[in-house]
Amino acid sequence: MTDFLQTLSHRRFNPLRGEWVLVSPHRAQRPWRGQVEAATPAPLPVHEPGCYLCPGELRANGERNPLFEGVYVFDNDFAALRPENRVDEFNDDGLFVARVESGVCRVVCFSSRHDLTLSRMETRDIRRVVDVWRNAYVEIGARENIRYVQIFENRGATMGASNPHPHCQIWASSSIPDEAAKEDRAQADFLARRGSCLLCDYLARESAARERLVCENDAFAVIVPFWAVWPFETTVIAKRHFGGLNELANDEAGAFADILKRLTTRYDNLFSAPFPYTMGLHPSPTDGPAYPHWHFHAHFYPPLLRSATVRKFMVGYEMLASPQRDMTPEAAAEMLRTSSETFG
Ligand code: H2U
Ligand code: ZN
Repeated sequence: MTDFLQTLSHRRFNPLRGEWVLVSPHRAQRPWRGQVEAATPAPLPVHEPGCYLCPGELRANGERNPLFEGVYVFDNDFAALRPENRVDEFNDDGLFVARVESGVCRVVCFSSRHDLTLSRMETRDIRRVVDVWRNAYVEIGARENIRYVQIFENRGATMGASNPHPHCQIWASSSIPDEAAKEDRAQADFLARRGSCLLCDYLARESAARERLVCENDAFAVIVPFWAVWPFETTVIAKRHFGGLNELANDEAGAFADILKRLTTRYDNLFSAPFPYTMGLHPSPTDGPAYPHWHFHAHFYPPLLRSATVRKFMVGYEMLASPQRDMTPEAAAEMLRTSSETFG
């Protein structure tokens, strides 16, 4: 019944976002004469004078970073969301609609070391980052005007990271952003229709099949989702059902650090080069009500396609019709499973 998945063009449904992806397995071998990414970058220094994320260096607002060790958090000097202290909106005929948006933006340096990445950090140091995420979610999420706390990392110049110094961003907003809102609706509908959690059910099926499972520990599993759009997209899914980062138990925080290190190491080893990606956590919204249908997870969206120098673009058909992929998610999972969890 499912023999066409590896041979025929087909569409797969993403139940978490309610969207389709076009899969064209036969197309993986097409020739490429387009843009190539820079090959392996030169090694980075431990400290980079002039880096606005290094200890003791100047930031754009004229402040000097302290001589921090480990994790360092500061308010983004160019915050996209600010505490606007005003609630206002207009709606002119449903055609001209706008609303004041307030919020908070922070930058989190993972380490004082300029040359590290999550993959090259010690698991216990990644654990300190996870603790900062959890505390920020609780602290910022508790604010009256904050309905969602989005934590994300852009890694690599090709994904728009402004600086290789290991860091992530926290954007917390007075609205629930569209991606979280889509997942909220999909998970709530699933629970209402089926009486169970979408990601609990999905993970149970993937754990049994193991075809798209990359790696796991006691608390988390990494899956190339059946509906993956990016070639090596993965979802990190909590094994226990909970929604908010405030509910992440201490042993789960350690397990999350472990799985992040192992997954990012597999990525780096896949093409023997630092692997660019956008990754982000999807905890439940913080607007007050309980979210019994929400299942904590994280997404990795890496752009690389078949080597460290050829990337996937979301253009053309993707912008106008639907996302599309060539290599199947099953083939990508196999490649990630074969990739080592340690550096040689
Ligand atoms: P990205 O590399 O993901 O763009 O994150 C870097 C963030 O750091 C970016 O949002 C902020 C930028 O606004 N930044 C500061 O807050 N202070 C600075 O001195 C430079 C950059
Ligand atoms: Zn630096």
